[in-house]
Amino acid sequence: MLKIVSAKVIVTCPGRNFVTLKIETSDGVTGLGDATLSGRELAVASYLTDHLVPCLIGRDAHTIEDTWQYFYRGAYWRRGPVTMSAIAAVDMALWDIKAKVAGLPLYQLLGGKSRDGAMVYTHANGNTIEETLEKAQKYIAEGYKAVRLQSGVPGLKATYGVGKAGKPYDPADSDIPSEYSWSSEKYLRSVPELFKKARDVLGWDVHLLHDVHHRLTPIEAARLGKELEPYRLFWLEDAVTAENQANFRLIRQHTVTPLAVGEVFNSIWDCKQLIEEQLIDYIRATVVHAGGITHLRRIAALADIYNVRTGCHGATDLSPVSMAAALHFDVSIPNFGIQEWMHHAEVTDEVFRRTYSYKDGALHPGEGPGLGVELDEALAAKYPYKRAYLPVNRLEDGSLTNW
Ligand code: EZ4
Ligand code: CO
Repeated sequence: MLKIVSAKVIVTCPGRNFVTLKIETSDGVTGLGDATLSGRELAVASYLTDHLVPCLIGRDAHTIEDTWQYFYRGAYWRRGPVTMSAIAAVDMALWDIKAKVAGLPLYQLLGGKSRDGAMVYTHANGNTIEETLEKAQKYIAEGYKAVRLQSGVPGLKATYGVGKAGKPYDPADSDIPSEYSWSSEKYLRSVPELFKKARDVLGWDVHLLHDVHHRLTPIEAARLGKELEPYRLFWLEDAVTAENQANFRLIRQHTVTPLAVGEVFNSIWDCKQLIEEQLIDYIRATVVHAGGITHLRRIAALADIYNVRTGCHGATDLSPVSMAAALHFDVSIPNFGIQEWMHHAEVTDEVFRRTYSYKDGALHPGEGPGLGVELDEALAAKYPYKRAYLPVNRLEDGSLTNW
């Protein structure tokens, strides 16, 4: 028995807000778990501090599965992003501890490596197509094998995925939600143009991705998928919302453009139908928002038998702890597809000292014991929490739509 003697929640804002759980055992071994839920950070911090931490003290740090079941079944109230992010943080921290005790990088405990590294895609954005493609060229020159393209939409002041002049893109940009305006008509006219020019300029040796960010109806998404077929996308992401998983049936009937969805999913139940009916090609559920390594492995195992591969969410609101956990998961599972990687701010990487590294289009989790991330608590304390919301989105007539 390796007793848990303390567990504390650290909220810090080095560049953006992060919530981290640190668990300590009687042997002095510590583990980290990410609990960041962008725009709702303190709800998860409270869920951990007020409800999970009191039950953690005295438990055996080695009983990962039992602890997962204890918090999932034991809550009675099942699922939801707050609950599942909190459980995920506990799960990640316990895997970190177990791997440190074993003296092995975490992927060794997950079955060892199935591949050398995790192919990543990064984001090329710009207000114009030219600007977007220039950025893509820069990334391709750095060895990236896959790039996500997002471009400004003529006639719309701002859109998802495109940063403010000179600043790295982070949508959680305001202490009261910013308001964006949206037109599917204008957007649908602009995207095929972006990918047509992209193939002309970038050629065919690079994987190209695009994120619709839940804004279309199923029939609009079907049309877009069809129009993008000549440009052979790696995937079209979040074409529609997926509360109704059957939405994807309609899209699937009309297009062979590969489909990805799931960054907002928090459990296997959010994607059971999507996977079993083979309505998607990539599942984007993440370690932090979908119940930790323990639960994400279950989702990946289900996906594997239906030829669905993984493509974990990896935006900057997932802390380096999550990114490390994702990489250990990515290199170990049989049905890995791709990993998203938006670079963290330098100051984030100073607070979270990480061992994962980039080389030739892939990330490598590192060979040290555990997850391979240490949190500099003294430095973290210098960056206090700052309320920051994700934006809301309105149609041009003022009605609220999906951001
Ligand atoms: O909007 O992580 O694919 N990546 C994304 C992200 C999400 C943010 C929300 O916090 O869609 O940019
Ligand atoms: Co997305």
